[in-house]
Amino acid sequence: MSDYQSKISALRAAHEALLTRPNEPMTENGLSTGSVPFRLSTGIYTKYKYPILTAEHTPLEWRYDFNEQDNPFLMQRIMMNGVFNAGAILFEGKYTVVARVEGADRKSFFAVAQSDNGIDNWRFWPEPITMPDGDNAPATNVYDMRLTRHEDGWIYGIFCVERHDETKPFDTSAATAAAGIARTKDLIHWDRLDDLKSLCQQRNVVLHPEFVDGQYALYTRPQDGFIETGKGGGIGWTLTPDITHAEVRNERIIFSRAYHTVYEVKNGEGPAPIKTDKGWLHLAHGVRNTADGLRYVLYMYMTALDDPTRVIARPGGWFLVPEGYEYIGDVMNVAFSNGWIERDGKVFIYYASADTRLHVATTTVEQLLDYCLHTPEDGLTTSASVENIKALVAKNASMSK
Ligand code: M1P
Repeated sequence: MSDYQSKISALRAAHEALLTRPNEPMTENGLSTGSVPFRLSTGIYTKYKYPILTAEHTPLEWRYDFNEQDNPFLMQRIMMNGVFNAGAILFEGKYTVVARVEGADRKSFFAVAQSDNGIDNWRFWPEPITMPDGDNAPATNVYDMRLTRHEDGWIYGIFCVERHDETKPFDTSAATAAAGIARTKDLIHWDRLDDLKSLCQQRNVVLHPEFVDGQYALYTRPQDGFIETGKGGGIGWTLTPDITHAEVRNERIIFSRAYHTVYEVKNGEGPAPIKTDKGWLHLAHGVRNTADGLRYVLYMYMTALDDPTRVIARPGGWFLVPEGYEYIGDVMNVAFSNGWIERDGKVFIYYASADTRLHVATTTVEQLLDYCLHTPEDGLTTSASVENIKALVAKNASMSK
């Protein structure tokens, strides 16, 4: 074997070792394990030692030219920056994500990866998704797909479509965000439908899995600007009769931002909600400002089965935050999720840290319901929080009498 071939073999062996590395739960007897135990486990879910997908997991064929004449130093020709914010779905019996892969050139694209157990041995399909523009203006960047298996029989992907704001031709940072909509049966061929028509910018738009009043139902996140939600903040809701020409009409906010909460500055729906016999389970992200910049955390809420807009449980505070090395990356202090999979009562939460890598946390529907229905609400003041703690102390004390 030539030196060049040996180098390729070593590269492939290292890549294979990464892809097949078993993952390890980070919790034992209710305590976090691992080299940097940051806090005691919450007991609500189990995090795992290794991220499930990173830039290093992307296929070598996407990055290397393996022709010795053309690439004598065996260097990467196209570099990858990160794999994060993934939509998730059970597809043909496999745990499947449509991940946001970001190249070194800052362009995000979608790529499918699958695993048999949802926790490790993830493998990307050979090629990234080719997402057509359809009749829409070409996008500069696309990201954060929410996958919904809708009762109409299609799998929908709704994602952010970013374009330069042409009303500000001299501002190279001016951008607009809209919701792109595509549907598929095989995750390979995507029919691109019209972008969601909206009077304001939109990101974090999610399709509800069922018809509501005979119409398609969308969770929205109206925003005045590309970054600031402005007066349009909150998780919104709209019904649209024709998903091929979807339009925001009579939008109303179903989960508002609130002063001095983890969703003071912004929030947004995560994946499509999970239906349970007690109501719809929702995972969302909340954003607050700090001296160190924005902090993104995950929180949960529940809505009524017969009315997905009526909030019936609002556990206070965050549900999942970046911990240990999860803090560090391209955008520090960010936990973000747009995908989860429920299978036989077990829930696999796919969350990303620092806009850099993708992780899994496992739990059950039973635990999530218990969390949502028995965690005190945020009373919005210090005194209310102290009263919650005192009530718990009193309850525990009464047991020892
Ligand atoms: O950088 C953190 C996140 O910022 C955006 O979320 P939001 O629209 O709520 O501000 C998105 O760009 C998301 O991709 C990113 O992870």
